[in-house]
Amino acid sequence: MAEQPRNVAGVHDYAGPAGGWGALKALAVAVREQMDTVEASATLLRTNQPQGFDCPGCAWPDKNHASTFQFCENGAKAVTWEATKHRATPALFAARPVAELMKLSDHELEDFGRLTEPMLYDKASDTYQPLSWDAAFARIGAVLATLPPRQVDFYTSGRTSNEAAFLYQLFARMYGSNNFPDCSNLCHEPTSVGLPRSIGMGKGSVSLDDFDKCELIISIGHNPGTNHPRMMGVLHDAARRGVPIVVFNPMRERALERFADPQDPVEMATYGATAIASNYLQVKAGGDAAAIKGVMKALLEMEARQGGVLDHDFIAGHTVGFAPLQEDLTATGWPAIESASGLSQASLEEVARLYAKSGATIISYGMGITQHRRGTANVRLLCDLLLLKGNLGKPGAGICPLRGHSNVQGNRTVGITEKPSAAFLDGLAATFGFAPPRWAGRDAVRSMQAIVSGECRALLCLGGNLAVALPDPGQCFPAMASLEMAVHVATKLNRSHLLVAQTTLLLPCLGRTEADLQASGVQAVTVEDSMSMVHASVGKLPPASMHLKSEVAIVAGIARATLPDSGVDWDALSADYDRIRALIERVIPGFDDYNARIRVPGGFRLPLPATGRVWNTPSGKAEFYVFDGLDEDLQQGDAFRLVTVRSHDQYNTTIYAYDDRYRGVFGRRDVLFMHPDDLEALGLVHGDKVDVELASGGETRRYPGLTAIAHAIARGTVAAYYPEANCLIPLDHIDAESGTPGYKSVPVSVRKSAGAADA
Ligand SMILES: Nc1nc2c(c(=O)[nH]1)N[C@H]1C(S)=C(S)[C@@H](COP(=O)(O)OP(=O)(O)OC[C@H]3O[C@@H](n4cnc5c(=O)[nH]c(N)nc54)[C@H](O)[C@@H]3O)O[C@H]1N2
Ligand SMILES: Nc1nc2c(c(=O)[nH]1)N[C@H]1C(S)=C(S)[C@@H](COP(=O)(O)OP(=O)(O)OC[C@H]3O[C@@H](n4cnc5c(=O)[nH]c(N)nc54)[C@H](O)[C@@H]3O)O[C@H]1N2
Ligand SMILES: [Mo]
Repeated sequence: MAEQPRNVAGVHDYAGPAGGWGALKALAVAVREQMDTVEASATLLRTNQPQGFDCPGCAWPDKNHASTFQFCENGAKAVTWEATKHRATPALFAARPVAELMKLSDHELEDFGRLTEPMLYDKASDTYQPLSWDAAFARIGAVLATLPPRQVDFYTSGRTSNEAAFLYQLFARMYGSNNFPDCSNLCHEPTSVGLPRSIGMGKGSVSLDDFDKCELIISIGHNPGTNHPRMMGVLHDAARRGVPIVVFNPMRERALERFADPQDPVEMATYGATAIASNYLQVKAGGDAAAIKGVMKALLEMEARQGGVLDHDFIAGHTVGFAPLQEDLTATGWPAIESASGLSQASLEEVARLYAKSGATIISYGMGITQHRRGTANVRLLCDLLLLKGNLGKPGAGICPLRGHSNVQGNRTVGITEKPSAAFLDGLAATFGFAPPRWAGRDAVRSMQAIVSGECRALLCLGGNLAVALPDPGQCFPAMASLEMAVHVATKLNRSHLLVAQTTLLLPCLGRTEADLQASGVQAVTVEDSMSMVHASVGKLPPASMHLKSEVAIVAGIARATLPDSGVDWDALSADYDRIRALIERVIPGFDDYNARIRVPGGFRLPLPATGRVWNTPSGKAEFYVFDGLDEDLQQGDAFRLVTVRSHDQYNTTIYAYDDRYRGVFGRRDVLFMHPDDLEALGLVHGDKVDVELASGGETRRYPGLTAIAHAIARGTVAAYYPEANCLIPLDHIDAESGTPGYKSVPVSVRKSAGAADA
């Protein structure tokens, strides 16, 4: 391009590595804006320590041999955001009708601070007004008593503790519902569905120790510098050991290129950094299936040429379905692979060579794999690649799905699922003496569809921001108003709370950082991380308000008011969480000596059969899978594929601030990342205003007025921020196998908008 790109407000290259001093500076800003400095330093030092609380930031595990501190920039943002000094009091609500609040940004809503008292929406004044806890519980119980349980849905967002989640599902099932939409449905459901079919368990197989022993890491479709920053320490160490790290990502994410470890004194003192990716493959969005098939094809070709590449003993002894996979790969041509993946045959062959050489390989992945219309099939393809060389159930090898919310995996383990196993329901029946519902419940998208159709009449939310997290606000937002009741257990105000139903309650709860004092003393809760380690979390800060209750106490209060004759002593359970854990131990395998084992620092690991090469699949073997065709997404046609991603300054729908430092975007979120050649092909210049459109079912969805910026992104792929871009995605744009929305592959067209350029 001959022309110098024009200056665009708030958009410029970030020259530094990820991490380093930039991270420490950002941490200082987060502390200054939200907390008292003295309190903040003491609190941050307790993050992820054996006697401290589990960081609400992400589900990456803690090192046993704890370094002096175990938090990261974005963990610190999550902590300071929760432990903020700002308060959303009844006075604030009295002065602001809901209609006014609706006009504020997501950032402004949460920045009001912590909710302090239970509130009930009053239609006449269009405001939330305080009420007592007993009145709130009675009200909820009264409404639930009038509704058929099949018409009530119970959402969970994955920050909830094992204890609160177990009690919540017990209550909901005793009430008679199996409708458990949860954030997993929007996130790693393809993992929960795909992994059991391939390897007989729905969880990752690796531990932190495996990262110390691996010889190759393949990182696909995740951005750990922002979303799992503590993983960067592990990648940094591996890179320094000379372990090749292969990245598949349409965007060049800075942390996967270069990272300076804030915990490394030499790097910090010398402004040094470590190169992370040995091979950075900018795959097209949705081109991963083609890319992985290409790597496998190259592997088979190497095997045919020289032999000694595949693990034939493992394939013969531990798997089924190799022959059809081999046939499919032989029949798939390289030109098709190259065009579907956007990658060259040579670059994929190079990955195959690294993989062939490695004695132990880990594949880690995130939303770039799962949030597609064939997300489950993608996950299975990753297993195929591992199985070819027996990379399961051996040290230094395995599959590593990076979970989202800090306890999303634990929630699932203790029964938050719309499709419970018969064994689990039998356990509940035997322990509690009732007949749990056996029908298939609704997941997150189906719940919203049921709200739209009127089949769902009440929604209870244990955390989260469901209406904003789901695709299609145009459908979701108005539908929420048709509910007879909406109940939100939350720490902070968000937009879902403003989509008021006939009866709407806002119930403020304690966060992880706060001391949870019950009748028997200060309580610990437990959580399960991405590597199936279960451990205790104890908050120490004084609660944000004297009126707050723990999530456990709130669930118990609702249950007591709704089911007076359940035979469960809800109050006794919320008085002492050891009693809840004793019940979990009775119902769910793997929790033996639960109360004793969480008192050991670091906790314990749940059983993972595949790590011992026990395959709980129908065949009793690990199962190869044939991914039909090459195109990851079924829906095609339009010129571009839009991926919706998180900025560095957000936690899901929580927008901490407006910078995305590593991608060079500052003070704004209204941008569309594009390849320079794609800009040029459309006759656009960096900084032009564009409209993004999706045509579906006879209507056109439009996200107007974005500023198109030149970025290091794969050709044919464009990126915008979540949740704003959800306006483009139809509610039924899902992976049919898992129900998870295809947030990372939205077929769109881009055109210049009528407005002026953004220079
Ligand atoms: N600070 C912070 N931490 C978080 C969160 C947060 O919002 N903020 N959210 C938490 C939650 S709930 C989750 S689920 C995780 C999410 O963590 P990630 O899985 O890292 O999620 P995303 O930001 O959605 O980014 C996905 C990455 O996938 C890439 N990508 C997009 N499409 C494709 C594709 O088709 N193929 C490939 N190979 N890559 C693709 C994008 O370029 C981006 O780098 O993080 C958790 N941790
Ligand atoms: N376009 C697009 N959409 C997406 C995604 C994407 O990548 N692209 N990602 C999807 C993914 S992976 C996920 S997980 C979902 C996230 O969906 P959710 O989990 O529903 O959303 P969050 O934004 O994490 O929820 C934030 C709210 O949680 C409440 N909260 C915070 N801490 C606590 C607590 O300790 N207890 C309670 N009770 N409440 C608390 C606060 O009120 C806060 O406003 O979004 C999905 N939506
Ligand atoms: Mo997530």
